[in-house]
Amino acid sequence: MELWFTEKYSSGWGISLKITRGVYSGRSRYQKIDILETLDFGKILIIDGATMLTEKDEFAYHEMLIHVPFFTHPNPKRILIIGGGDGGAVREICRHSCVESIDLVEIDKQVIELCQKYFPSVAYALKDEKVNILIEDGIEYLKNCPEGRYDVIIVDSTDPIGPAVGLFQKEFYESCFNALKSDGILNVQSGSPYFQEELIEKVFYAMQEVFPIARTYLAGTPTYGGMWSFTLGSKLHDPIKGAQRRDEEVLNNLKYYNEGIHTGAFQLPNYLLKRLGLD
Ligand code: AG3
Repeated sequence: MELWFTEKYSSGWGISLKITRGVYSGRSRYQKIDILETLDFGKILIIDGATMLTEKDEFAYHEMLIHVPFFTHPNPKRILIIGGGDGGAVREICRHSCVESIDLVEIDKQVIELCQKYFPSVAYALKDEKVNILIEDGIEYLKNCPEGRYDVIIVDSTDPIGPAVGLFQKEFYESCFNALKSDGILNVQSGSPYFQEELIEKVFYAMQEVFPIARTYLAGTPTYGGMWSFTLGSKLHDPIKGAQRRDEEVLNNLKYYNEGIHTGAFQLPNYLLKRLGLD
């Protein structure tokens, strides 16, 4: 008998992976969490039925979520991550030696504990001495955050369901704006360009209302249905001008991001340009 996990992106479209073993299944205070071993993509982390990461292709998402804003900012030192309890975003940020501190605000402690146990290649940097983990609601944290505290804020969330709904709203981007320094950058995952077009549009327009510079870019992520989008809000530095720093030590160790991809990722297909009013 063959066992397959399918994440349904719509009633007629899904991404399936062949399962070789069940590793963990349980329910935290906030969500249902499953970890399975797949035949071709290593272990997979599933939250409320949605693929969060696989060992094989998580590098593409995490490198693109992090290195685009981190090479846009000339000197990122104080960092905030909302979500990202798996540690993939932290791992990529820790490659940048200019970074002094990383506050990670994750609502679900169990995600962190499970990833430390079952995904050590993703989660190992959570133990880095620069990392300060806070188990709380990111929306509340930002409401109470002192102004101008961070150089870069990253939102590595699940889809806009359950506790993550508020992370896709204009009010939340305003809190992020206030918590950023005068040349700060916010970068958020903004959904699939194929099954969440409306979400990308909503995030982009909200970001544009809050930040002087708003840009959407794409990366190839097979287990998220082919491609994924990110939307960056910036007070000063424009990411389409390309990488502002050259750090060979970081660049030599990456599997996806490079300087060509940094600028190329902002080239959007016509239907998205139209949706975002950029045509
Ligand atoms: N970050 C965004 C994943 C959203 C995927 N959505 C889906 N499969 N429907 C997940 C956490 C990675 N650090």
